[in-house]
Amino acid sequence: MSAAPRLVLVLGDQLSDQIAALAHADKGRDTVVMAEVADEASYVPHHPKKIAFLFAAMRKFAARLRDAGWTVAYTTLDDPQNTGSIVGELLRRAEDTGAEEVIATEPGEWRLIAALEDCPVPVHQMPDTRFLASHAEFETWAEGRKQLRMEYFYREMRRKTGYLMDGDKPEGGKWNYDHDNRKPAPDDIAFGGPMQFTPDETVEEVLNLVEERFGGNFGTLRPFWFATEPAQARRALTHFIQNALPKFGDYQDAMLSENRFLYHAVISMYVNAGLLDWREACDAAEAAYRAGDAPLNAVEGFIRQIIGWREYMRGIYFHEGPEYTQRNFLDHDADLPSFYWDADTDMLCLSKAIGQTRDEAYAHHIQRLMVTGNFALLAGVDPHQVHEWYLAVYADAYEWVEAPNVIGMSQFADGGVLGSKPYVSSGAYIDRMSNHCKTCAYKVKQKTGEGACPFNLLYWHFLIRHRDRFDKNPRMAQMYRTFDRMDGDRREIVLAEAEQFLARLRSGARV
Ligand code: FAD
Ligand code: DLZ
Ligand code: SF4
Repeated sequence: MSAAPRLVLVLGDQLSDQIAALAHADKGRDTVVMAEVADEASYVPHHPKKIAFLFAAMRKFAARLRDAGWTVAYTTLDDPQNTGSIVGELLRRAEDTGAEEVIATEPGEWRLIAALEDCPVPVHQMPDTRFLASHAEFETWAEGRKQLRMEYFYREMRRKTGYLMDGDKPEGGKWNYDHDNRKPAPDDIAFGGPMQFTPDETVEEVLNLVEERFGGNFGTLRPFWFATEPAQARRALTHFIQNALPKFGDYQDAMLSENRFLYHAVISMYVNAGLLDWREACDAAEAAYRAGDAPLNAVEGFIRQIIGWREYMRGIYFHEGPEYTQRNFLDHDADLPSFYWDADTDMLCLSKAIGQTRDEAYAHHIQRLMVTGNFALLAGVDPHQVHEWYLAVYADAYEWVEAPNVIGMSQFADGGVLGSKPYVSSGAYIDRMSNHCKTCAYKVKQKTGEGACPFNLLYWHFLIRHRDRFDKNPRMAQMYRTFDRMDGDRREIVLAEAEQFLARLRSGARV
């Protein structure tokens, strides 16, 4: 007697041959379920490029599985029988096949984990083995620590993987070369940006569907240039390693009005969706270093982002639990300014970061942290609204990685689980790291009065309105001393002008 058939769920960001659910399945017995569903495509208004990327990559993954002999029940978004949700599709397919159980890989969002737990057909959620640190390993590391600092977690991951190790010592004698990675924006960039791919027939079909169904969402769909299959993602990685990695470290934090990608890899959407294994990226970077093709500061920085930050963020998300995205330590309650949805602002740094987010579903780390994130924090925006914006607009965004970056690192809404102080800065930081201020309608050197850079005003307003919380923080003492040394009238003017700016922002006036 043959064993009862089962369903094997593969989600849109689980497109790896080695994904746990497939590894535990049986080609001869089981049916793989993949589904483009309205619930997943609209729990936030995802950028059309993000939806198109996932649907195209899903369709190609399903085709490869079929070629490899799997039975795949694939539901397209426009299938008249589409139930609109992952659980609905599992129930429909269970009825079709007589399956009484489902094998799944744990999703990257608590929302979907809960939905699978409540599914009337039992779902076995297997650990997602695509990550370096399991939940248990992160918990063991976190246990008993007062502060969960990335740096110490990262060192364990270095030892575990052996990347850039010289015996039991870090290569070059230091664990972290971040100090060398803060060069201001160069005059020009010798890298033409990420490898771009012309849409094939499958991608074109998806683009038409997405245009019709999600054309009204924030974001430009065409030109669409993302990789949608592993071979392409690998080529994009090689292109980065050969042409950009050597300078990645130096200009990691820089921003330029005329260049959207600088020396960044632009691979996060591929790695997060399963098209590219993080190990391949780290192996290739280390090989470039060993061959003398890329310097240590660049390669250490790149590997740290992946086995350090990326793994640590995931650890934090699962450690902190499903309520994490509701946190609001600073009691911020302003609405997200409307210019986050149309880039229509005179603040050039923001219009550039948001404009390119609209066009590419991509912005690099410092744009996300020190421009859009910094402004939202300074302006006291409700962190949940900030979280939903980031989750919607970036092609690499899923809660497991987006929420700790936004709620924790960027908005300090978790009260300091990730960082010992909030990432806030005045315009001076943006001026140092970019060329935006040179042509901005606001004047970065101007602290008050007509045309003063809003970051300058809001920076002090933030510090003063949260003085009770941060006054005793040794890492912020210097900032408060600087404010206290200002002339009394000047302090009053700064705070009053900041209030006026915030009132204009609240009223919906163009700023
Ligand atoms: P590079 O700068 O070339 O870095 C290489 C790789 O390192 C990335 O591909 C990524 O996999 C990894 N990485 C770097 N920094 C981080 C980080 N802080 N957390 C996790 N991985 C990291 N990253 C996402 O993948 N999804 C998100 O939704 C996301 N939201 C963010 C929100 C905010 C407010 C901030 C400050 C950062 C966010 N990041 C997010 C992290 C980072 O900005 C992106 O991973 C990076 O910009 C992706 O571009 P890249 O591939 O060119 O990265
Ligand atoms: C983000 C996304 C979108 C837009 N659409 C789908 C979909 O139609 N089908 C699917 O299986 N997955 C989709 N995803 C990815 C899921 O939302 C993701 O698996 C969860 O958020 C967990 O990370
Ligand atoms: Fe941004 Fe201020 Fe510089 Fe304008 S002057 S680009 S608002 S930091």
